[in-house]
Amino acid sequence: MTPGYLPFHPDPKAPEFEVPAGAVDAHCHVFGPAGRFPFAPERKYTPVDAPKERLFALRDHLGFERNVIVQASCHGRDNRALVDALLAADDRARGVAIVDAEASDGELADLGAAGVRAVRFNFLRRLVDATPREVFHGIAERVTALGWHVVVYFEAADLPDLIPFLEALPGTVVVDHMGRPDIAMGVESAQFRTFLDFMTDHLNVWVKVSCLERLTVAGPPYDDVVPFARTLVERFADRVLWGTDWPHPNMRSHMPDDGQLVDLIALIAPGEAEQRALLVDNPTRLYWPDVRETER
Ligand code: 0GY
Repeated sequence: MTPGYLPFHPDPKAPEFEVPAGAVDAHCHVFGPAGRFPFAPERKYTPVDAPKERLFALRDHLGFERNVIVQASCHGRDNRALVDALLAADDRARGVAIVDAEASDGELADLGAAGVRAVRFNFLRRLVDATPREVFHGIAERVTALGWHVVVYFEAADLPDLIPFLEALPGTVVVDHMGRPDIAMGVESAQFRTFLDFMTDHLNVWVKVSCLERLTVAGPPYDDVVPFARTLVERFADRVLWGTDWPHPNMRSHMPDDGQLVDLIALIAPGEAEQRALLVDNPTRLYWPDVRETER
């Protein structure tokens, strides 16, 4: 572990908020173990090992049924830890991979067989070196032909510049962590309004109402971020996803209690129908389309 980065919470509380049956944690990671799945040489940080067994135990502890495991920058384009977790999950996990333009059709087919359903394009300069946008477009064309979608991670300040790129992406586009608004600007800010307008204008764009612990200025219990998440759920109920972001890589200020994050869902999505859409129907539609509504 790089000094300064915190390990995940060793003993999260049992949530008071009871998630509905069939709930999906739609943003979490597995890291390492480094002895078996080494981190990428080009990584910008080294996290603690966060093996699949711990993720599955957390899933059960919090009351979730399924996970969407997202490849993070510290593993780069080496998706082996992700695939290992997907294959061990007994169809209860899907994956979001990082691939480059050199990935062969066979590699993509193998990832798909393991449960990968999306690729992630990361624009955060502190996490990755820039990839030319035409490379991303080429990858997007190939994976959407397989029925996958694209997940994008960017900072709100970069959205205006990225809009033409995002508009040219085919298929469904999922935005990580609410588009990373600057919380200090407030929920009424022009910056957040740009993101709301972008969502309004593009019905293919979905958003994860996640990472309150990373976006907060005030710290726990993240009251300053709740209005952002609430607004998104209220306005785009059928295009929102929720995730823990376990094991919270790169957190330096504090480490959240995942049980407490689950309790915040009651504030983000107070209505039962909203909760079901956020936690069950939306992620299942996107990642397990074969599971019919009656079976969820
Ligand atoms: C997250 C957030 C972060 C890290 C990554 O790929 C990554 O390394 O996504 C971050 O540092 O904001 O989703 O885990």
